[in-house]
Amino acid sequence: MNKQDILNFWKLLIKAKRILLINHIRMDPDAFGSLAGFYRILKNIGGYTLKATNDELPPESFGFLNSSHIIEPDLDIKKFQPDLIISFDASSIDQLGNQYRQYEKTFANTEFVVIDHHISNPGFGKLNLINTDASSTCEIVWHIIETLGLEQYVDRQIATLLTTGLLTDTNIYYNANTTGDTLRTGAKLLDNDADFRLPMFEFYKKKEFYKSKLWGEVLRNLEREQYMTSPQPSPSKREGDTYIYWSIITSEMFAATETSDVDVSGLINEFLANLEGMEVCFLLYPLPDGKIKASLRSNSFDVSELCQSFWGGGHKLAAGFSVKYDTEKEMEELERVKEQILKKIQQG
Ligand SMILES: [Mn+2]
Repeated sequence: MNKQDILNFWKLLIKAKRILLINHIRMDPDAFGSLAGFYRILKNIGGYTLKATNDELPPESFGFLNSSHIIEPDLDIKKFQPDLIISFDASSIDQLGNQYRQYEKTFANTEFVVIDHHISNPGFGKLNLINTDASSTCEIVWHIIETLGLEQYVDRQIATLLTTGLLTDTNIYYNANTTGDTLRTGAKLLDNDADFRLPMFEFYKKKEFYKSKLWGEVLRNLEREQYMTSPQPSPSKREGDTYIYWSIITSEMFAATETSDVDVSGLINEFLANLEGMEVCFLLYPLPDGKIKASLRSNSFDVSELCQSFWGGGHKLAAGFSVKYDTEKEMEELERVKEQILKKIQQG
């Protein structure tokens, strides 16, 4: 993405009257924040008919951003007749889900701009604003706003939406994708009145009562064994032994703590992944549809390859899979999957 691409985008924005904004399926806070932030910028500029869509509404946990109502999952895109479509944070056209597949023709006949930061993005737009060095799509959206001199249209809500993507895609400026530009963008958003503590609290700091009870169970059952192959040096240099850590959740534990599989998120990223000497960690738990879910993280070991052998997938350092199991013998089945994972890890 160079300056000319952004100026070409501006030319399209000047011509456009009816703009459709879309983001990737199973939207995350970056996909939502970048779309909703840009939607509100266009609204503040004025003169547009704006619509935003996705196959699903945003998760309830995004409600504090007061923008979920923007997304219309059942929008008839053909009927809307957009003259410009903008895609946010989607790494490929498949990521636009049914709202793309159903209206493929409309997409093909409309100006189509892709804003994204994923390295795997093939550039599926007619105009592509892709920067794989950016931490997040929200960081790119800020760069576009600055390049076009649109800061005057940024209000507290927009600055907070964009901060949300920055914070969540970098794990609060912790992941290796955090750059000087990321931090400078965060600072400028704060200067523009962003409520940066709000997304930080909502997505990271806040702990719920029932979830905490589940965490208690998981931590009580935490186990480890020494990792036999010597791993790559870790992000925080360390010496000494490295380990595989795991914990198992049963249906009984979910029932006793009045939680379910949706309450598991956070446990692995915020706790298991940060255990000392962690080379691989994983969590096993039953899903309501009669499957066992395995969620894995690693320091350097390729867990995506491991998960592919169970018909799952993901990234090198974060992946998962789910397998059917006999619900009558839940504990044996969980143990069996655990043994299979441990064996694969130790075999390298
Ligand atoms: Mn992103």
